[in-house]
Amino acid sequence: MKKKVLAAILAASMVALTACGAAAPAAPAAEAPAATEEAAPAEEAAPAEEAAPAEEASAEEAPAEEAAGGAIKVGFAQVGHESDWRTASTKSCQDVFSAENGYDLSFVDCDNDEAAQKEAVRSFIEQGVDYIIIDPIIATGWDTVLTECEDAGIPVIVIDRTIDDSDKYVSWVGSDFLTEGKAAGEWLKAYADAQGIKEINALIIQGTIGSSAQIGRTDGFNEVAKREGWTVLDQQTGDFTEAGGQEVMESFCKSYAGKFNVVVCENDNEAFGAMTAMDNAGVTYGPGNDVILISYDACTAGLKDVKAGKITADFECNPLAAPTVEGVIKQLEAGETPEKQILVPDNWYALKDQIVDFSVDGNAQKMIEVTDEVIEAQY
Ligand code: GZL
Repeated sequence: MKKKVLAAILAASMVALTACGAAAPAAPAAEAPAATEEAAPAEEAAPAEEAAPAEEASAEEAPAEEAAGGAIKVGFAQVGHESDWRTASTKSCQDVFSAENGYDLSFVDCDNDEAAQKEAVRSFIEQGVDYIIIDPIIATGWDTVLTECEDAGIPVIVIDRTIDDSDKYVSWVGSDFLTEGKAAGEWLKAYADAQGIKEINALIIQGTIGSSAQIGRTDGFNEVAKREGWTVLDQQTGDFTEAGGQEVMESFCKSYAGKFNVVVCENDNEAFGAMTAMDNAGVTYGPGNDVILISYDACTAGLKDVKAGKITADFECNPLAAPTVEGVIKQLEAGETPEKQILVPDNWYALKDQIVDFSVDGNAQKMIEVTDEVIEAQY
């Protein structure tokens, strides 16, 4: 039985008890083990299984068990499976919202399809979940379906990318993408100065167009480029995928042969593809070579490429936000009001010789030297 219905019955019975003068026992949150929905791609998503009703408890325990109503049902509409970052984000959520932790997770991989993502959210409403988590593929087009969630009384938590055309959600938990872009630009300025590089001719392989991660990184880097008078020869989307990065870089190598000395990839998987394309075109990259290669995410494989002298600097976007999202849900369960915006900290990475001092918006930045230990500890 859904938590909310149980709570209403319980509240009514407690009012009845109180009205009769009996003390209404406090109902501490309790979590009953429950079945959990295994991951399924969008087209196969099955409704979350109803949590098995809690065993009949003795009278003094009944309120706690009933108040908990069994496992907390969470629907998660994930962007897709396009990158190492996404894989880490999905695992983090599935590890946190597990049956052992008292959750019944209905997970939908929306395969980078905006319509499928809206459909997944509506399926969660139909299932009567207790909470909905959304990592929005793109930042707009959300107000209608968020209104439906609000009308159904289901709190929404946004994770990672932002929703920019509606505030009908409880909290957003994620990274500051504009700062990531500015950090890449400010680092490049300081590094170029230190290397005596006078001219910057950059190519940008963007993420999924319209995603807040792409918007922030593109805008942040271009703000520095404009201020410094750099030339951004071209920018095209690689859709955050390795294949996309390779395809765009192949085109860039043809169109801008010999004209560029910086390539900015808006995630590591695009950088992996771009490296393949540059190898095939005979373009060298990394410290001391033709091209300064900048990337974002700083996943384990990306840091290995930094250590190997391929990626010159990598700007992290931390994918492990699920524990913070769980904290929001626990606050809501306790009747508290979570913060609307909750930032997850990011780090910047390079080899020792590529670490330079720089600031973002007047704030001095710390870079982390990539070592085997740092790689071992990364997500
Ligand atoms: C950023 C995240 C982006 C990553 C990509 O927070 O949304 O999507 O940078 C992922 O790797 O595909």
